[in-house]
Amino acid sequence: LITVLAACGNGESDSSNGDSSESASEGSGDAKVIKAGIGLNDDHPQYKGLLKFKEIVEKETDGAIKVETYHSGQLGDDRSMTEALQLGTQEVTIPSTAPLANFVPEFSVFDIPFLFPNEEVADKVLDGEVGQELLGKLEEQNLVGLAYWENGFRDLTNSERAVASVEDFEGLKIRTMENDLHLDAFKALGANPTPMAFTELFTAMQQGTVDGQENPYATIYLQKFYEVQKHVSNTHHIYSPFVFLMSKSFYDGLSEDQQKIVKDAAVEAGKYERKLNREANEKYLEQLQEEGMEYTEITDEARQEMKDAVAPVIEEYKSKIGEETVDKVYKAIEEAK
Ligand code: KDG
Repeated sequence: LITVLAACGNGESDSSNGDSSESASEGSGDAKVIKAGIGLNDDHPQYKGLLKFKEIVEKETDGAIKVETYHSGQLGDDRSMTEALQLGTQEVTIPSTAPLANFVPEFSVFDIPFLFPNEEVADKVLDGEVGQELLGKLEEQNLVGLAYWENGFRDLTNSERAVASVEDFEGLKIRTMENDLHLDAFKALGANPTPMAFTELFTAMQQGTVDGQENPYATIYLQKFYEVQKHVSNTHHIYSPFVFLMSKSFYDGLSEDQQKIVKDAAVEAGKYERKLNREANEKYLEQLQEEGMEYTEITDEARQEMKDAVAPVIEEYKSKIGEETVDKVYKAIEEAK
C-alpha cells in the first residue's frame, strides 16, 4: 500500500505535516496548525505565494503557528474548501471570487465582464475601500478575508475552432466556474456553458465532456491544458481576483499579535504572488503556441461585440449583486484610472 501511495506522487505536500516532535523540541508542543489548500498545482504562482506565506508566518511566530500546504485540490475544490473553513476543519484556502459569490453575492461584482481595464486599476480597487468592505462581508459567513491575490485576466481555449468573434462561440460547450453570472454571460455569447469545479476540468476536456474553458495563460500553461486544447483567444473577458481566506473560528482563536502576523503575511505574500503571476501571464502565451496551440487575436471591434452581447446580462445582475456595491466599484474604477 505504501508503494501505491508513493507512486501517486501528487499526494504529497511540501509541508512539515504537523511534525509534533519538531514543535515540541522548540518548546511549542501545542503549535497551532494552518492547513492551507488550493486548487491549482505546485508550479502555479498561487502555490509559490502560499509557500511565502508559510515562510513568513513560521518565522514571525517562531514556530508557534505551522503552515501545511496542499495543492492540486488535494483538500477539495474552491467550494468544498470554503465550506471546510466555515466548519473549522480547514484553516486557509484561496479561491477565485467567482465561487465565493455563492457565499457572499456581492462578490459577483467582479464577475461583470470587461470590468477592469488592467491589473493596476484592479489592485487599487481591491486594496482600496470598496474591496476591503467586501472582505468584511465574509465575517457573516464565518470567514475572514485577509487579502486579495491575483488569478488574472481570463482567456478562452477550446478544442473545436478558432474563436475570433461572437459568432464563433455558437454551441461551444464551455466549462465555467460555479457562478451564475459567468453561466449567463456565456449563454448570451451563444455558448453552451456548464459550471464545474476546477478539479474536474482537465478530465472533462480530455474526455470531450466540454470543448473548452477560460482561465489566465499561467493556468492554461502550468496545468498543461495545451495537451487537450487546440485554440486560444485573448478574450480577456473577466479579471479574476483570488481571496486569501481564513476560517473565522481559527482566526478568532489567535492572539492579537498572531492575527496581525497572519494578516500582514497574507498581504506580503500576495504582493509576491501578483508579481510572479504577471510575469507568468506575460510569458506563457508564447509558450502555449510553442506547445502547438493556435492563437487568435480578438480585435477591438470583436471585443466590443462581445461587450454588447453581455450588456443585458450585466443589467439584469446589477440588482442581484446590489446596486450600491456595483456603483461603488464603478466609481472606484473611474478614480483609479
Ligand atoms: O486554487 C484556485 C483554483 O481552485 C481556481 O480558483 C482556479 O480560476 C480557477 C477556476 O477556473 O476554477
